[in-house]
Amino acid sequence: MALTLYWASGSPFAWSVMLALACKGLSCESRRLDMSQGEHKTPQFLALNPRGKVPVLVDGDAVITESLAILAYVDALQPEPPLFGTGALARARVMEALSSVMSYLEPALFPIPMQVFFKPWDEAGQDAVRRAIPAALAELEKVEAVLAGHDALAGSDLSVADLRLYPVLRFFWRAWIVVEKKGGVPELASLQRDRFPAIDGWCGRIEALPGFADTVPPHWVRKD
Ligand SMILES: N[C@@H](CCC(=O)N[C@@H](CS)C(=O)NCC(=O)O)C(=O)O
Repeated sequence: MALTLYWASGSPFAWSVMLALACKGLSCESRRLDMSQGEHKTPQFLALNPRGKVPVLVDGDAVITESLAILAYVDALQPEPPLFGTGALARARVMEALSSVMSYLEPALFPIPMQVFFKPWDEAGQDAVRRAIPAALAELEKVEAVLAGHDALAGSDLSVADLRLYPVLRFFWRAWIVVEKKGGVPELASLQRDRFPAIDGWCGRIEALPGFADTVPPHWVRKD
């Protein structure tokens, strides 16, 4: 039965699922939704996910919402390479790393892109971004320290923790590109990818995955 993935360009959670499918060599039918046109709030899509959020994976009669549930499903469908670890301790390490990304890094990083992309870019908005920088920097430094000692967040093999973090970081760094055009917060430069060599190398490893290019949000790809 063919898998069908509902996604939106720029959604980090949808991107993590696309990366997992690429890792596994699984193909799927693509249903890209245009959020600016409200395609994630149509009756047809709300029938799949009443919260009106992407990603959603459909496999025959099964409709799976929530990116982590989809990642677990995909991992069970195609166990190689294992994304949730093998063995008790390896599985615990993967969940530890994933939980750390979701519990600490994301709450520290997300206020910046959310402010830049979705809220008024006035003096108060720029102050909010400046105030968020120390916490974001502290989390990035923690990740840098982990990746300076390991090839991946939970050891040597890529796991769901890495596939969750990578799109989150790209979403975060994209805020800088937008801020540069708007002007206002040069301090954000201290949080960019080129300041973190271990994170940069790890990003390169993910970007070398077969099929990676097809997962990049299409509206981010330069047309020139
Ligand atoms: N916990 C959900 C979060 C999904 C989510 O927030 N998706 C965003 C895009 S990144 C969305 O669809 N937002 C549209 C909305 O909330 O109306 C998951 O992991 O799948």
